[in-house]
Amino acid sequence: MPQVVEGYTWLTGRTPLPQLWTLGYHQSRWGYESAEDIREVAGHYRKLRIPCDTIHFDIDYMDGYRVFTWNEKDFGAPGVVIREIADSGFKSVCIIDPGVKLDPGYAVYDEGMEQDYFAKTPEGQTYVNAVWPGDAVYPDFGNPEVRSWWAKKQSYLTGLGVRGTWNDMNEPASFRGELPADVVFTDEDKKSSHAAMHNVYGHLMAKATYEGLKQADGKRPFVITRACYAGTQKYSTVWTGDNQSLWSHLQMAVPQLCNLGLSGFAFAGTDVGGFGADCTPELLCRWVQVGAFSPLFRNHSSKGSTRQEPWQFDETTIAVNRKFIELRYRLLPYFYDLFHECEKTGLPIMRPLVLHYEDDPETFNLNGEFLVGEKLLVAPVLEQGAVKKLVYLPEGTWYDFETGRPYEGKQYYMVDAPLDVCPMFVKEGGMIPTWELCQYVGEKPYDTLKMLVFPGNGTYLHYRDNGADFAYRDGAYHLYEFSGVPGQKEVSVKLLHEGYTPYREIVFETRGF
Ligand code: MIG
Repeated sequence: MPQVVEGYTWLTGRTPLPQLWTLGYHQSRWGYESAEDIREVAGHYRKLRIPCDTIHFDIDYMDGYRVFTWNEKDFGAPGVVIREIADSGFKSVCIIDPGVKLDPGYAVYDEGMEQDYFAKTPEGQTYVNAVWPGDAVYPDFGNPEVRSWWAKKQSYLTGLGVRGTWNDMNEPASFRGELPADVVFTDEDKKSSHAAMHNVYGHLMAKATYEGLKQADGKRPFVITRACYAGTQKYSTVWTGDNQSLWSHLQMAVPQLCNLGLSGFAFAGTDVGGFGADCTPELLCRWVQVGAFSPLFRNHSSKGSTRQEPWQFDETTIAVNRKFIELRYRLLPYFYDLFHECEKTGLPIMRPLVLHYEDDPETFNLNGEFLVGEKLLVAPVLEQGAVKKLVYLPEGTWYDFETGRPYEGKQYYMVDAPLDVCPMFVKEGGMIPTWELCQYVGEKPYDTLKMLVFPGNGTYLHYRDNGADFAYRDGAYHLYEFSGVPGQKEVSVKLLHEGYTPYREIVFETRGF
C-alpha cells in the first residue's frame, strides 16, 4: 500500500511542506461579526493560556460579501484588527468565495466584465446565479488569464497582513439551482462547458490562489479549499465541509481523514466540535483529541449554533482542550517531520493501520484508531459516555505514550480513557521529537529538541528549517539522523545535512525502558 500511495502522489502531486504555524491550532466561526468579536477570541486564548496560532475570518469581514473588500463598519479600518492580533502572535486567514457580486461600480466586477473573465450562457451573455452577495457571476478559472488576475487579487489580502486564504463555495455553489450543464467555461485554450469543468473548478481556483499568495509574500502558501480534485493537494489543504456536532460525525472524522490521506490529501481536517448543531462539552473534549492529531487542526462552527470556543463550556472542557492543544504544540516537530517526509514520498500524516499492516486482516475495518506517521498509534474515544477504549495493537511491542507501559501486539486491549485521556502508543524502536511548549509558533525560538526514546532499535530522521519560505529547496535546512544502538541504552546522532542553524541543545527522555 505505501508504494501505491507513493505512485499515485507521484502522478498527481504531493502536499508541499507547509509553513510551521499552519500546523498549530486554528480558531474559526461563522459568526465573528466584528473586530471586537475577533479581539475577544484572540484575547481569551492568551488569557487562558491555551495555545493558538490562527483566527479565521468568515464572510462577515467583507463589505456586503464582495470578495476582496473589507467591512469597515463592523471590522474597522482595513487590516487594523489583523495587525493588532498579530502583535500577540495571531495569524489571520480570510475567506474568499468565487461568486463575484453583480454590482456595476465594484472594481472586481467591473474588471472581470471588461476583460470577459466570467462564465457565459450559450447565447453569450454573462451567466448570473446567486450566492451570499445576491446576484453573482462566476470567474472562469479554466482560463489562465483569469487565474493570473485572481492570483494578483490575493495581494489585496496580504497587503492587509492576511497570512492565508480560505476558499469556500467553489463547487461552485449557487443558491438558484445548479449551474446548467451548458454554461460556457474555458479549458485552457478552448471553449468548454460547466458539465466538463465542474469537477475542476475548485481545483483551478485553489491553484490561482496558491500562485497568488506565493507571488505576494514568497512564503509557502496556506490555502484551504472546500472543493478539490485529484492533485489539488499541490496547492491547498482541505476540510471536510459542513459536518454537525454529532457523535456519528466525530466517528466519521477518522476514516474521512485517513481516506483523504491515502488519496493524496495529507493536509486535511474536520471542523473540530462540528459545524452545524450544538456542540456539548463532552463532544468537544473528545473532538479536540482527534483534532490534535489531524493534520489541519481547526475548531469551526456555524452561525445559529452554540459557540464552541473551549471557554463557552465548563472548567473541565477548558482544561481538556488546553491539555490536547498543548500536546499538539509539543509534538509540532513530529508533525513537521511527517510533512517533510510527505513531500518526498506522498505518505500521509494520519494513516489507517492497514497502510502499514496490510497482511493483518484485523486492521481492514478499523475506523476507531489510526497511526500518526508509522510509529505513533492513537485510539481516541469516539462514543458518548465511554471511559474505556477497545484498542487493537498490531504485531510487535507497543508502549503507552505517557507511562511507557509495554503491550504485546496482535491483540485487543480494553484501556482506561476518562474524559481527559486519549490512549496513545508508540511502537518499539519509536522516537518522537518534541519542542518546548509555546502559545504560538514564533513566540520563542525552538532551539532545544527533546527526543522521547522508546525501547527497540529504531532510526529517526529529524528535519529543521526556517518554517516559512522556500529557502529549504536550496539547501537551507538541517537533517539529523538518530539511531538506537543495538543492545544498549544509547542513541547516536548524525548530521546528514547542514544548511540551517543547529539546536542549542538536544536532550533525550527515555520512556518504557
Ligand atoms: O453557505 O461562509 O462550509 O465553513 O462557515 C454556507 C459560511 C457558507 C460554508 C462553509 C462553512 C462556512 C460557511 N459556508
